[in-house]
Amino acid sequence: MIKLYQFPISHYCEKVRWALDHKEIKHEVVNLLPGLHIKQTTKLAKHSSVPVIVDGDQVIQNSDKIITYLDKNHPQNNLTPTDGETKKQALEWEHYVDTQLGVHVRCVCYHILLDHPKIVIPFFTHNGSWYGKMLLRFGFKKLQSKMRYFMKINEETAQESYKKMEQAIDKIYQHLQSNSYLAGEEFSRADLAAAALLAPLCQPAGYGLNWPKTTPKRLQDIADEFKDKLAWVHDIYKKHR
Ligand SMILES: N[C@@H](CCC(=O)N[C@@H](CS)C(=O)NCC(=O)O)C(=O)O
Repeated sequence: MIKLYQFPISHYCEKVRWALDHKEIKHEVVNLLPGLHIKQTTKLAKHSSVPVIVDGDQVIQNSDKIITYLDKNHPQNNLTPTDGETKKQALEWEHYVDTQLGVHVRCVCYHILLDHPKIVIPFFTHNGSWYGKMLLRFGFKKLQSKMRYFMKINEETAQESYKKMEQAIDKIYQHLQSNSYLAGEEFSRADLAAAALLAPLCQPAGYGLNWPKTTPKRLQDIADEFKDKLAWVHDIYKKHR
């Protein structure tokens, strides 16, 4: 059975969770604790990041490569369009949101959430190891400063990321004014990627986390600001997740 190594909070991991569910592929999820994950992921693959899947003797890292692998080897409910031009558009959109949106949503959200351990610790430890909560109760400050340092999360980068995130949200919104989907006439990996990477801002049902009852005001204000332009994320989640 396929094993998915992941963080429950990670929106890149959500891409893969969604792809596996959409394709109705039985799989086992292994939730890793940020920080400690490196030992396990670098043993499996080239880089430290999640998601990583293991399918027999195949190990695949990076959400886009994983979706390509799944479509090739488990072809039911394909997410990659078969028509050449539509496929090209889907892959271009996915690459665009992976590189120009996901990283910025993450920076904006973490910059705010890392100052709210009561919210973020349950995200990090959701369905994880028994010792995760205990470790983070005492080691959260250390993890927080490591994440800020290694992922370059600070006020300046968050403001820069906010602008880039806004550009990407606008670009997608403009496209969806005259199209139902990002590539062609059907749901594809492009829509899945864009919606999953925006999910932390929209908190749709189906993501697999218990979203907090109250969101920090600064993050809630950002979510409210983009609410209308992101209504499509909820629609896509309702229809396809
Ligand atoms: N391009 C990668 C991005 C994955 C990524 O950034 N993963 C983050 C979690 S959201 C991560 O694992 N960070 C910790 C690390 O790189 O060690 C993908 O699509 O899978």
